[in-house]
Amino acid sequence: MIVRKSKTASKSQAPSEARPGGETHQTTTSANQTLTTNQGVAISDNQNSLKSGARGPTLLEDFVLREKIQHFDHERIPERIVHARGSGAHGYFQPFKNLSKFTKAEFLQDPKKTTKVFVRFSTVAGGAGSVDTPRDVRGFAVKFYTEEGNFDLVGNNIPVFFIQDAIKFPDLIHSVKMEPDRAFPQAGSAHDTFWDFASLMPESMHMLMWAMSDRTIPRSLRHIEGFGVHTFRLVNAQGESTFVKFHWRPSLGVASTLWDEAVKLAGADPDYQRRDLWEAIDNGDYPEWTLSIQAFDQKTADELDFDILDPTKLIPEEIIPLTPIGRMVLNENPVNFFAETEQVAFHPGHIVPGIDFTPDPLLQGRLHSYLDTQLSRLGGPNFHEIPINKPVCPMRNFQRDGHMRMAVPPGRVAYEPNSLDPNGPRENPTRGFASFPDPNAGPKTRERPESFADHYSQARLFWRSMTPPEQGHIVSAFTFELSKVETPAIRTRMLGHLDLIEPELGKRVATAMGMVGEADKITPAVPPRDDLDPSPALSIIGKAPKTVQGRTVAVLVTDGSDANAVQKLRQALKKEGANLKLVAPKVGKLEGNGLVPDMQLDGAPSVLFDAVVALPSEAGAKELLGVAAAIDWLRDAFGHLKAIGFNAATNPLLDKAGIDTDAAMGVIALDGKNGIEGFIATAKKHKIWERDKLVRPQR
Ligand code: HDE
Repeated sequence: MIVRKSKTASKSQAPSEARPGGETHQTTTSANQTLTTNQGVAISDNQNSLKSGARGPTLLEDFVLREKIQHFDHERIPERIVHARGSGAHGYFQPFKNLSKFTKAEFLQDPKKTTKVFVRFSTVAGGAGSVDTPRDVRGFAVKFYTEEGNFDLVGNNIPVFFIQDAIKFPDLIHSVKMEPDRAFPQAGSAHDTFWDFASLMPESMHMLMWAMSDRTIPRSLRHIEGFGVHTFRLVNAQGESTFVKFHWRPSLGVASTLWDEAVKLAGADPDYQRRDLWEAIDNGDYPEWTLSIQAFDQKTADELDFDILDPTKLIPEEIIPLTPIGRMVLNENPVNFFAETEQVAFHPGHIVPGIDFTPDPLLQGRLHSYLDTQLSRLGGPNFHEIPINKPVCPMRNFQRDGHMRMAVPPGRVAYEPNSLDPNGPRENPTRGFASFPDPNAGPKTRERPESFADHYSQARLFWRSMTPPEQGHIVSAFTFELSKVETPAIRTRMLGHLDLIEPELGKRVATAMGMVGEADKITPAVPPRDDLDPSPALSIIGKAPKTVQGRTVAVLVTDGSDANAVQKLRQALKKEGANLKLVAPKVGKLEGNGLVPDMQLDGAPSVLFDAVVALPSEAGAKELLGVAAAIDWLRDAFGHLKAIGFNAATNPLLDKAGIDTDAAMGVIALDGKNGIEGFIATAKKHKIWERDKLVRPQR
């Protein structure tokens, strides 16, 4: 059992005996614990090394010093080659109903039964120390600790992928990572090597549309969807198989930042999303997702106009709707980042009876990679014994030894069949995992099936499914990224692909870049279809819930601000499930109102919040007129399309920031009639899209 000193422990970190990895040798609860070496020898002095005389040289004999420094020297392990930066949380999963119709997986049978999970969210391209808000895909990996073994659903927040075959993965990742001679740019795709590769890989076009959309600049990890990407199989007790695609839907809805916001967030708080997840769980605002499946049979698969084994294709929900099957709640922060979030080892091959793979060539390659990578990352084949990776059910086999073996298997017998250990583990044809007998064998060949050849139709489908602001953002993202590319031939090649995806898209990007008429002519293997119905479910804005739940509103206050007004707003927001943070020019108690600010203005730019309110006193507002951070606070909130509430004293500040007090544009007087209600109703929109045309070119 893990026990923390209660004074420093976070609220969410209540000791939990049942949590996976909840065993450590540092378990004593008594006060006055003695500091020891790793051998358990009590340490008398942790401040001074052993020296020959007080001013003399340090002695090699000092085993306490040497052990401590040696351990420190080796504290880092290689970071993940992809998805290096991540944030984790514990939680549970609970099915809505018995799913025996589809699967015999034990954890999907009983709606009363919960299964522990550990989730790790990540960015893909950046290193472990990079920022949280680059334009990047987010990893969404879930480990279910089921009683039949661990099941890992290792997905992303985008339902398709860049490539169709695992053999291209090292090329893709080498192209997007820092360029090898100069070691920049960090955590960004806006450079020549990425676009060189992408523009030579027509199969990446669909994913590129998602990557250039608002999906890759999410508001928080609590606001992302998750997807298993590949088609999997569920297999029931009768051996019948159903194809499935897995979908996670956040209960708070999907929300994104604007690009300018994401860029500024990187400077204002590099840990923005990690902190948000941690604080939400710590405050008891547990993030929640619904797990759904798109379930279909072989006949339906054959009728689709693409191949279900092609990971660059999605099945529109309008064709095969989502069936919700359960919910996941994240309710416990890790107690130790390294032991849990860093050492957790996900692997799509961690599967349980009742779930199975398909021959998707990307998935097949992954089945090798994830096991293999743990050898260098975690140092050997025994990583399954690290507490966070350990199954909660018994594991028994004849694998032995290796680096860092923790188990101490007794006896002479380490082989099977044997007659010397009749009670030892044996295979079990009834309970054991049996692969679905997929009849998909053919001649040995290296080729891409014809059915994978249409690379543009779903890219076009995505474009046509977006609302006008989302289309504008895609145009801006392509413009930004391709403008960073230095090699003109890469830009013109990419513009050629955009023309194919949708002539309007190509034209708008070319116009914004000042390169009209320069696009290459690209001849596709299969021309894009023109008859696909848009899929509204792909739009974020189109289906955004109107809510402030889980959002943070910042209130700018000064000495003499009206504490009553703050209190009223706080109560109204609380009722809606939103948080309020007080921002002031100083962090100590304010004069004249007893308010205690949460954050100091210089460290709390408005980019950190979902909506803002300025309630300075008149004298306070006068002082703020000379503080650039205060003017920027309002100007950025306006530019980032956030609801802005204000009192009469704020008027000169708004004037200086160039903001008209127009309620239709989401700038709401709080001291007016229904001011607070009006402000909250506006904040529920998340972004005031009507304002967009006032603050940036409509590309
Ligand atoms: Fe991964 N991927 N990947 N990937 N991936 C890794 O495994 C790989 C792919 C995903 O939080 C690595 O333990 C190959 C698709 C997530 O620990 C590595 C291919 C999807 C995470 C690896 C893919 C993912 C990883 C690096 C193409 C979405 C983070 C460290 C064939 C469905 C898991 C590690 C965590 C991590 C290989 C493509 C998701 C190297 C070879 C598609 C969320 O094994």
